[in-house]
This record gives sequence, structure tokens and C-alpha cells, in this order.
Amino acid sequence: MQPRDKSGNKDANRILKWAEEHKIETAFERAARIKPCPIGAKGACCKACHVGPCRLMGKGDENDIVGVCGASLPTVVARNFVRMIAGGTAAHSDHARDMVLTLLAVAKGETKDFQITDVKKLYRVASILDINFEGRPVNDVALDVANRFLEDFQRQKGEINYIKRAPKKTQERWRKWGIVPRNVDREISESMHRTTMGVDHEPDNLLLHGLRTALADGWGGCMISTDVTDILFGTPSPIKAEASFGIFKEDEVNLVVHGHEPTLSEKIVDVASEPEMIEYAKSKGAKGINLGGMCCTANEVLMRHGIPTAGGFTNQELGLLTGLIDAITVDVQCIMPALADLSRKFHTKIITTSEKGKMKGAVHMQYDEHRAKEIARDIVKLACDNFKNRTTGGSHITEKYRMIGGFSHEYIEYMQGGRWRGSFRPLNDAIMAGRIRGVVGLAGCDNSRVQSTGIHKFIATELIKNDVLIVSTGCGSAACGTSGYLTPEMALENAGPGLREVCEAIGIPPILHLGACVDNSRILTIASAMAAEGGLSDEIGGMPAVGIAPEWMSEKAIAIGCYFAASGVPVIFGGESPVEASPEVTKILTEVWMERFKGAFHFEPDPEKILELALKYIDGAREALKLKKYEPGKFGTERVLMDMAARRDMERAAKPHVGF
Ligand code: MSK
Repeated sequence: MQPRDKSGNKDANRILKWAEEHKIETAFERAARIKPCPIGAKGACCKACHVGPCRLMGKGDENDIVGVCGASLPTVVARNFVRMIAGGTAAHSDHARDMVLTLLAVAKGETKDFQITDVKKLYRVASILDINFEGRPVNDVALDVANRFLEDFQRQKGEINYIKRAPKKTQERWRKWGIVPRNVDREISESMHRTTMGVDHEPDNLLLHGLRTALADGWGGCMISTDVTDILFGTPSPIKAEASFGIFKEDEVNLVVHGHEPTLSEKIVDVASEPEMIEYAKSKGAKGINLGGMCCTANEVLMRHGIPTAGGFTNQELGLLTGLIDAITVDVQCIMPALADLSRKFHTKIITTSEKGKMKGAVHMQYDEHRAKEIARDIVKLACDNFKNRTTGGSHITEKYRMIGGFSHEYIEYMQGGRWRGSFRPLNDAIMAGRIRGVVGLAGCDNSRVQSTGIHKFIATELIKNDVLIVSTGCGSAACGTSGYLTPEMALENAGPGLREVCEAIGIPPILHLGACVDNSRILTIASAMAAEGGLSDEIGGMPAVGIAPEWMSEKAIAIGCYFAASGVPVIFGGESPVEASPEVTKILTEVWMERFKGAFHFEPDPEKILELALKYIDGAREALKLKKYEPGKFGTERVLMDMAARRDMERAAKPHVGF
């Protein structure tokens, strides 16, 4: 890839070149044309009231730089940052609420289109929530679980349910600093209140509530959403899929599911293979129906059904530019409104499905969980009807890449010892021995302001070369998948000697695709399990682990970064800092949070420096834990990792399992 390329992906660059030749504008040109506001970008613009907006600029002590009301630069910067956290938390958590309401409808027998698919997971969640499940009808247990989760959106005092899943020491830190969330909505609402004109003016106090809101996202909204989705649609396990623009077929109806909510897309997956639907497609001249995904809905259906992905956020317009998509259904979050305009240049139908997210120029087909299959069939038919309108226009790409997705935390536990002895012991041992240097969560969006997906690829390649195991989610996973990075062969060819050995023994890629952006909660669960296993840190803080979102763009990413920092994970985001205008706020996010929570939030635009800082944190944590110094190719002793055959033998020998 050349540095001047707009994307780190060669297929994306081919499509972009085609668009340029045909004078079609995309987010890549708009990003070059529309420069960010230099005041807003650094967090120094206050729009909290209509005396302003005030631009807080000037030289000298930052506390002397004030708006008309006297709000200082650090106050304004902190307020803007907290509002980003609140926006991101609201997005994840509103999604979570809808998932819980679907579970409630299933439990009450109000919808026949959804069932409890993973009863074992339901029982596991019930057990965490202290809900008795032994000998009870499944739907009764589901009803109690759904109602217990709804408390996390209603309780006025106390603590959200899942706080207790964190290591005790991590919980103690949160209690000491008063940041345990009460309920998700209350923390979001209080964030908006505190940051409105004339309320909280103390940056540290504001940011502490920001962390409380972010924890409501991570250990509330995101974790609830992940668990309910697993209960309803199944807990993912490794599955083969394909990625990139070559997934679209010239002779079949191409229907894309895009957005974040898996409910309707699950039903589209169900009905698209029905014989009547396939016959319908054939009656319109197509050979069949080909489903594909975009963004995080793609991750959801890929993890559970192996539906191929066309990629992440910046690929959405490019997918349309292939001219091969007959319809795209969108629900909520990360959907570019530019799609509607772009679709007019092709035959593609854009179908909005949520009352929360409509778009001028799109067809609206309102999703209703009570008749989900019927709506899904209508959508598939609309895509089929549109097949005949397809022209030969568009930039057709044939390349696609194999990939493996579906690494839930349950599967990661299983792969380290089988069904009867699954644990995180082998991973901890491999880290202690220096075979694995550390773990990085590589997550977040891709971004047309930088070389989109290119920074993800650079960091992924360098980390695995340095024996760092990567867990990835969201568009970070898509960036890796569309580059062919999510295969076990990737480890053989590119990983350092220790990581390669581990990947070969288990048969896994060095980058584990954990799911959508809400599934960052799986990383919290893994980190908690590693702390409980012993041998490393006894809390999440202090682990040789780092979070990186090198191309982030969404407020959701900020909420995620903050819940990781508050949980004890140093986080490094790419791009310019949205708190750059205030050294005081920058210090709170880095040094103060590190001291209090063992996590920090850095912004670093230089990919080389992101890498350097991540490895510095990992090696620093190893040293503090008195682990063997990391030296490539030189390992200490550790328990032998079991390969697949050994695991199968052990399971055959074991007695039937009772419970879970
Ligand atoms: S879709 S929030 S661009 S990861 Fe989850 Fe991707 Fe970022 Fe949206």
C-alpha cells in the first residue's frame, strides 16, 4: 500500500479510483475537502448556551481562558468529553434495552418469531444474577432475567447488576472514587445535566461522572446486550466466513444488512434460505439470494452464521459503488446518510427499519418484533424485485478473503482445556512464561480522515510480530478480515515465535474476532477471568494488556475507551486529541486516572508511537508483576497447551456433564 493511498485495502482503493473516474464523491473526498474546525476538534468550543458559542482560545494559564459566563477552558473541554461519553453510552445502551425488551416478549410468549436459542447461556446469566433456574420452565427464567436487566435502566439507588462480575479489587477502586453506576439511564441523564450551562464546573468531578457513565456502558449496556444476544441467537464459536467486496455475486440477489441491531437481520438470515424465497428470486431472473453484512450487524451475523462481510464503516459507500447491491437494510448507528444520495446513482434500494433512524430518499419498512419474519420476507422480496433493475455499472471486485470469526469469551475458555476443564490458566501461563508478551484489544472504527484500515493493519502486523495476542471487535475486526488477517496461517507467516507456537497448538489465528462493538464487553469478561485465574494481576488493572482504537471516530468509541480506562486498562486512541486544548484535562485522563484506576486514556496520532507506547505499557506491567522479561524466542516453563485431538480425547473420556 502506498502512503498516499486513501485506504489500507487494495480493493477499496480500486473502487475509490473508479469513483474518482466517474466523478462520484465519497466520504474520502469529503474528509479531504472539509477540514475539522480547529477549535472544536481540541474540545475548546462551548455550545452549552446561546450567549455563545464561545471559542476558548488564548495564551497563558488555561484557567484564565474563559467564556462569557466564566467557564474555564478545562471545564469546557471536560464537559465536551463527558457529553461524548454520554452519547456513546446512550447508543449502546438503548440497543441493549431493545434486546432486553425482545427477551421479555419471548419470555411472555408475545412473539413466535424468536426463541431462546442458548439455554445454557441463559442459565449461566441467571446464575450470575442470583436467579434460580433449576427445574423451572425456560421462559420463566428468561422472564426473571429480562426483568432483572430492566432494573439496570430503572434503579434509583444502589449498583447495576453486573458490577459484581468485575474482580473485587477493581470494584473497590470504583467504590472508593464513587463511580459505581446506579442505572444506565440515570448516569446518562446526569451527564447531560452536569454538562448543561451552569452546573458542574470542576473538571475532575465532571470526568469522574463521565467514568461512572462509561462503566454503565461497559458493565451495563454493552454486557447486557452481548449476553441477551447470545441467549436469543446463540453464543458464537469459531466459524468460517469470507470478507471484502468480492462477496457480492453477479448472478444472485445481493442483500446487505447494515447497522448494529441483530434482531431483524437474524430473521433475514432465516427467511433468505426458505425455498419460497429462493423461488421468488429465481422468478425475478436471479440464481439465488446472497446475504452480506456491513459494520457491526455484519459482525453479529458473521459470528453466528458465517454470513460474509463487505467490511466496516468506510466500506459502506464503496460496497454500493460495486453496483451489485440490490438492497441494503439499515437500523441504527454508523449509517452514513450519504448512502441515500449515492443509491440514486445506482439501482440500490436503501431500507430504513427503525423509527429511530430514518433517511430522506430511503424506503421505510418499520421493524416490529411481533411480526419480524413477515417484515424480513417483505425486505427479501423487495431486494429480489430490484434485481431486474441492476445495470452493468459499478466497480466490480472479485477478490475476497477467508477468515475465522466467532471467538466468544466462552469459546476462548473452552479452547484452553475443553468443555470439562476450560479455563484461562494456559493463557496466563503463556504470558507468565513470556511466550505471549501481552494482550491488546484492537478495536474501534475505521476512518476516512486517515489511511482507512491501514493503521489497523500496521498495528496488528507489528503487535503479532512482537508476540502480542490480539482480540478484536467492531470495524477493527472488519479491517483485519478484509485484509486476510483473520486466519491461522497469518500466525505462521507473521507472528513472533512464542505467539506462533501458541496459535499452532490451539489452531487459532493470532487475532481473535470477538464480535461487534458492543462485544467489547467480552474483553472485560476475559480480563476478569484472567485476574480470577491467578498468576498475573488480581484485578484488571496491572495486567500486561492495552486497548487500542487507532482510527476511532464515534462517540461510542470514547465511551468504550473510558470504561476500559476505569476498569484498569491503558487505552491509546489514534488521531488528534479531543481534549488537546486543556493540559489539565489531558493530565487527568492520563496520569490521574492511572494513579486511581491503573488505566489511562491517551490520544496519539502517530501509529509508530501508538505501538511504542502499547509495548511500553505491556513491558512495564510485566516488570511490575515480576514476570519473566520478554525476550523473543526465549520462554520460561509453562503448562503444555492441549491441541484439539488431546481435548477431544479428554472429552470422550469424561462423564456426561451436569449443569455448566
Ligand atoms: S460500527 S462505532 S464504526 S467500530 Fe460498530 Fe464500526 Fe465504530 Fe461504528
